[in-house]
Amino acid sequence: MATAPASVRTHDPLAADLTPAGARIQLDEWNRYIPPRRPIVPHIRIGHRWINVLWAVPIAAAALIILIAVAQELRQIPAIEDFIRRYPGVAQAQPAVPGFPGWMRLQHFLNMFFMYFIMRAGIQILADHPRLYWNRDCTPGTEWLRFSHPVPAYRMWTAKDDAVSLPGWLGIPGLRHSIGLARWWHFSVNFLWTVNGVAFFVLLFVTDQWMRLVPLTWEVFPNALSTAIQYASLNFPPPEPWSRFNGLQQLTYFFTFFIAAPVQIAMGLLQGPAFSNKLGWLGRVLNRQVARSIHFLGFCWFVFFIAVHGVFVFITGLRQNTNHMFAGVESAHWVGLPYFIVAMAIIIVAWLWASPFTIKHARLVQKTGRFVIGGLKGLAERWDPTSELTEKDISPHHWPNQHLLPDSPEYKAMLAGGFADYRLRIGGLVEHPQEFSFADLKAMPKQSQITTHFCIQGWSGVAKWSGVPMRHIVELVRPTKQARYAVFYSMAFGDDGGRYYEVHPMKNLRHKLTLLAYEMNDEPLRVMHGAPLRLRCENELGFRMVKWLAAIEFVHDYADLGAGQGGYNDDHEFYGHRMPI
Ligand code: HEM
Ligand SMILES: Nc1nc2c(c(=O)[nH]1)N[C@H]1C(S)=C(S)[C@@H](COP(=O)(O)O)O[C@H]1N2
Ligand SMILES: [Mo]
Repeated sequence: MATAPASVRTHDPLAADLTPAGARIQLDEWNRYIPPRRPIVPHIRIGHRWINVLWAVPIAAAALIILIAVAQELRQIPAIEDFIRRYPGVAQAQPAVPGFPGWMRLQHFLNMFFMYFIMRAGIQILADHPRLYWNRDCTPGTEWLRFSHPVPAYRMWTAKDDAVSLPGWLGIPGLRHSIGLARWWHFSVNFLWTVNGVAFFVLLFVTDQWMRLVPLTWEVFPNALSTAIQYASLNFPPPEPWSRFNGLQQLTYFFTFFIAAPVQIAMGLLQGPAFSNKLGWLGRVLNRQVARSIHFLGFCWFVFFIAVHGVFVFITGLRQNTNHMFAGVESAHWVGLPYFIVAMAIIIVAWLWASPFTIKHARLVQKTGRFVIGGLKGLAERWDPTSELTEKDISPHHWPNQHLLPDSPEYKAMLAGGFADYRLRIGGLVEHPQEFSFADLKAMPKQSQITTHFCIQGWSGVAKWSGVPMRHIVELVRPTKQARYAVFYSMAFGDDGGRYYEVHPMKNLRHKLTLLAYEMNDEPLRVMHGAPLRLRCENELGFRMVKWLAAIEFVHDYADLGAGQGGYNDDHEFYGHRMPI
């Protein structure tokens, strides 16, 4: 092995095993360590039965045909025709707002543009743990929806084994376990989408445009029913000049903008440990899996909305609709269509470009994401998680992840000896470098906590963790004023070669729930969960909690360690470094 550069030689000797990582994804290497694995058509669980969701297609087709037949019969009834005459679709008491101003047309385009990337990145995130649950413990078999086969019972099945790949035109970037990059896309575009949404909200209310979107009369309900009957009977209401929406349209738009979008933002944020842990009972009721499932149902609503909305643009008067929304004019000519075509062309080009670009410039995507949203996301680290759970919340199952044990003769010998030879080395920028034996650690003050583990991939689990509070160790070794971070080195190597490590800011170390755990659920920590010692840091995602701890080094900076991103997954899988969400 080549000698480490001078800067690294001043680090703990284990730093010599940290490996650099490329700026792009090397497909052959990526596919070797996590070969492609296809998802299946989603299956939904009803009781003990698993049903293929494709059944929804014939059922929906049959329902649609019946609906049309019923609606057409209804329209033969004089009372119904009276009702439709009285409530033609547009509520008469609703004020008319003529014209779509330029800002609105631009924002409509941006919203559409952002939405596609958000949704594709979202599906990619989901593909990393293709199961949805209503319960926090994610026990295999208890999911209500899965995009993969049942978890095999005959072998150890890790969360990484469970990830599936997607075609590159669907997910961003499509590769199996590319969640790190998908999250940068999801979060950065979410940010732009939210800024666009807030600006839209403000502009809506400083102009009179809000009166078109907000129902201002109860008449909207009978009018919505009337519109629904008219559409269903395939005898559409006459086109409106778009100064007022019909009831169904207005309720749908209102729901999408004022309810679905905010709920989506809230359920997104609630999936991270920072918000979930902070919000007490709310975070427990809307726990990670509930938030994740609602977030997914929100996603389904947006897919449905976009599909139906898109179809209606075409079938209710393409010329008029594109004139209004893309050219902002009332005209008998095809003025808006060219704009519409250009807008769609931009979207298609960006769509096709996104995945190859992400693979080729993975580090750039990571850095851009960090630039756009990293600081804002990191802010949530300031939220002290305080939420602890009770014995009855402890999960019956806790997904294992990645390697199940460090693959070294030294580790196996140590394990065979009951860790009598184990030493935790603590050094770097400290006044008192120390080595602690397992017995030393166990003689220190012991703290227990029942907390939720949030893996980046999407699963969670509750366990009782016991061990030495990190702040106690900090007091013993006394970091110097220069120390800003601590590097946690593992005894294990990562999938891509090179030693597993994570860098934490001092604040995390002083947190009252940061623990060097040697027990899980009142039993000695099992090998696959990090025996003899693993980190617990409850305001971060799971990958930040190094298992099989070998050494802790206090440093001023981490740019010269590994690929300089602050951790193994940050280096090799383009994850973010501060991960409270
Ligand atoms: C500001 C708004 C949003 C925020 C803050 C947000 C946040 C999140 C977060 C934190 C995750 C989980 C990531 C992980 O654990 O690795 C996620 C996943 C996801 N998001 Fe969003 N999201 C937002 C908007 C949207 C929108 C508008 C859609 C679609 C219309 C969407 C679709 C998805 C999907 C499909 C997933 C994967 C779901 C899963 O794994 O359960 N998100 N989002
Ligand atoms: N050394 C080492 N530590 C690690 C990992 C790893 O692969 N190697 N995986 C991380 C990830 S991604 C998660 S989710 C948790 C999983 O902890 P568990 O196996 O106890 O569930 O450990 C983290 N610590
Ligand atoms: Mo993880």
